This record gives sequence, structure tokens and C-alpha cells, in this order.
Amino acid sequence: MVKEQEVKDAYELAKARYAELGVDTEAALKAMEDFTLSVHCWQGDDVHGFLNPDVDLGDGLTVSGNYPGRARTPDELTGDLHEALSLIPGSKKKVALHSIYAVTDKKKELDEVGPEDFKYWVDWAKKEGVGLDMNGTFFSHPMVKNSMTLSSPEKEVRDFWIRVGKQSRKIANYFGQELGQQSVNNFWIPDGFKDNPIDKLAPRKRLMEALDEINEEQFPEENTIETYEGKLFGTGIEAYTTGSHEFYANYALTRNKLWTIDSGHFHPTEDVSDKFSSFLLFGKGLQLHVSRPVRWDSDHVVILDDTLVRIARTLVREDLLKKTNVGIDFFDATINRIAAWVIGARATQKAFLQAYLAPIAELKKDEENYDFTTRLAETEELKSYPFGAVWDEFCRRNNVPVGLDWLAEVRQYEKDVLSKRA
Ligand code: RNT
Ligand code: ZN
Repeated sequence: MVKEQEVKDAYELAKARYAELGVDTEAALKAMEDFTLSVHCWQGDDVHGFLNPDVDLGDGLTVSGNYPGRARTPDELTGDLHEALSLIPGSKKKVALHSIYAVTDKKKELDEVGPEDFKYWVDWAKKEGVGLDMNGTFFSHPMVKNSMTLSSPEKEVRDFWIRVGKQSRKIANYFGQELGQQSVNNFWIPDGFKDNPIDKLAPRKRLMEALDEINEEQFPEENTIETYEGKLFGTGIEAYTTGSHEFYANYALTRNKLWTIDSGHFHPTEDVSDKFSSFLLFGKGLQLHVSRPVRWDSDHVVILDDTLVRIARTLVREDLLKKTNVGIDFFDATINRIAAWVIGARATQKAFLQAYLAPIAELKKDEENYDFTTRLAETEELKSYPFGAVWDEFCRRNNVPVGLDWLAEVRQYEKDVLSKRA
């Protein structure tokens, strides 16, 4: 066990070191108290959901591994989420759901689930003190025809998915109403072609019209807002993605909605953090899906790597967090799933804390005065400042385990709960 006094002492030393550079660690800790992180529910059950849990995950999504203890019921999933959330510091958290996580009393189709089927989650969220975000589910269902949903040439197929989209908005509105905080409703649809299409325009036109139809009903924005997630490609749709980045950025801009940037959905050499200001100078806001692509959109557990550091730094330095919702999106079934949540969430928070621990105003002045020497010298030196001591103090103040102590708790939970799942 980490000794509390040592954490406090180390923090005092770190505070003094940062103060030399004009950085106020207390201000950074305070900023972290206001930082909201949306934790995706689907890491807990490998994206099975409760509606058709046996349908194979397809449509460009892959979860590998079969680590024991996958959550199979609503109570198992909320139990696991509760355990994970208790090991993640910070007072503002949300949980992101999908249509397939509806808890129904009788068998229902995907396009039939509505607010009444999410009462279970709302009751739980109230108890847990978290907000809820939403995602309509447009995959893993027989109505995905030839890799198409909302852009299908068949009206019957489009109409089915339009109903799914409309219902997802009602559900998100219900979350906002009940929980008193805006529910961000994310739309990702897997549509595309494996091989070169003749007509790239027509499917996009159908997708645009279907989204407009989904958006006909008006809901108060304080309850919910829609956000749209594009992709470069998916397995099985290598040649053409209907919902490309440009498609959704333009859709979001012209409809006054949000654009989702999933860090796994770009070319490996693209710096996603460079897109924030380019969009936000014109657009209403962003939703992030922080993920980790290893060679492709593999959805590895997020770690504190350069990409994540750049994402956090950019949002903090450019003061864009007030227009950006940060969520995580990954699924790894080769490791303990609760550990996966905790590692990914804590890495994301660490990146933001580190971003706050910099003399940002002074660095901006240096830059404006063409003092690129100080800019480089200081940002390099900062990398070895005692950031870890401030992070530990953040955990201590939030009553969550410091350092690796959380792993012992996960191991205990694994022994008491997960290992008993057949
Ligand atoms: C898929 C998208 C999408 C999903 C979740 C399950 O490529 O990233 O966000 O991961 O909706
Ligand atoms: Zn995503």
C-alpha cells in the first residue's frame, strides 16, 4: 500500500518545483475536478448488449480475447462499472450506452426500444451519481444489408434504421431530462463498400436524407445533442466509407450539431489534435472517442502515449474543452475488463492533468514574441517535472487508490465476483 504521508510530502515538493516555472498545481487540480469523462459501457461485455447478445459482432468491429468474467446481465455490467468507477478519480463522470443495452421486460426489436427500456440505467445512474450518454446501435443486426443501413438503396432497410435513430434520440432526451445533464447522442454507422463503387454520391445523399428525417423531432438542447462519427475505413468496407470525416464534419456544421473524432479512425500519420481548432472555429462542438489504433482501428486500451498527450494538450492550451466532450472507446477482451476501463480512464485523466501543469500563458507570449528557444527548452524540461506526485495527490484527494494500489482491488473483485461467472 502506498503511504499517505509520502504522497503528501511528494506533492509538496512537486508543488514547489512547478511553482519555479510559474505553474500553480492547485489550479491544475481544481481544473481536473471540472473535467468530465464519459466511460463507455461496452468494454465490460465485449459489445454484446442485452437485446441479441449472441449475434456476432460484425460491421467493422472486432473484439479479440476471451478473458474470463465478461458481464452478461444488466446487474453484472452495472456491478462491474461501479467497481471500475470507484477506481477512477474525479467527481464528474458519465457512462455511454448503446441501444443494445436496453433492459426490456419482454422481447423487443432493436427499432422498438425506447425510454421505458432504459429506466434501469437511469435509476442506476442516479444512485451512482453519473450522467448518461447515448449511441444508437447501427450494427450487429440482420437488417444491416450488404454493409448498409441508413444509406441502403432499399427503403425498408433505411426505414428500420431511421426508427432506431429516432428512438435513440428519445432515449437520450429522457436521460437529459431525468439526470439534469445533457446526454450526447453519438451516431456511427458502418455503411460502405468492400470494393470500388460506381456511385459515391447516391449513398451519401441517402444517408444525409435519413439523418435529416431522424432529426425532425425537436428536443431541448439542454437534454440532448447529436454528434456524428466518421471513419476512414472498416474491415469489409475497405474501398469506400459512406460516413467519411468530411461528410460528417459538413453535416455537423450545416445542422449545428457536434462532430465526433475517434482517434482510431484516421490514417496513422494524421495528428487528430490538429483538427480541433480547424473545426471548432466554425462548428458548435466536438465529441471525442479516445481510442488507440495499433496499425489499424484496433481499439486497444488507451495508454498515456504521444497521441493522447497531444490531444489533451491541444484542448487545454487552446481552451477548447468547453466545446468538447471527452469519451473513451476501446474494447479488449484479452485482459481483465475492469482493469481495461481503469487503465484507459486513468491514462486519459493523467494526460489532461499533465496538460494543465504548464505555464501556458507564458509559453503563448514566448511564441508571439518569436522566442521559440524558450518555447522548446521549457516544454522539453517540463516533461521530466514531477507530474506523478501531483497525479497521486489528485487520486488521494478523490479517495481512490494511489499508484498501483487499484490493481489489488481489481484482483480481489476478480476473485470474489468475476471468477464465479461460468
Ligand atoms: C466504431 C466506432 C464506434 C464504436 C462504438 C461501439 O468504429 O468507433 O464508436 O466503437 O459505437
Ligand atoms: Zn468510436
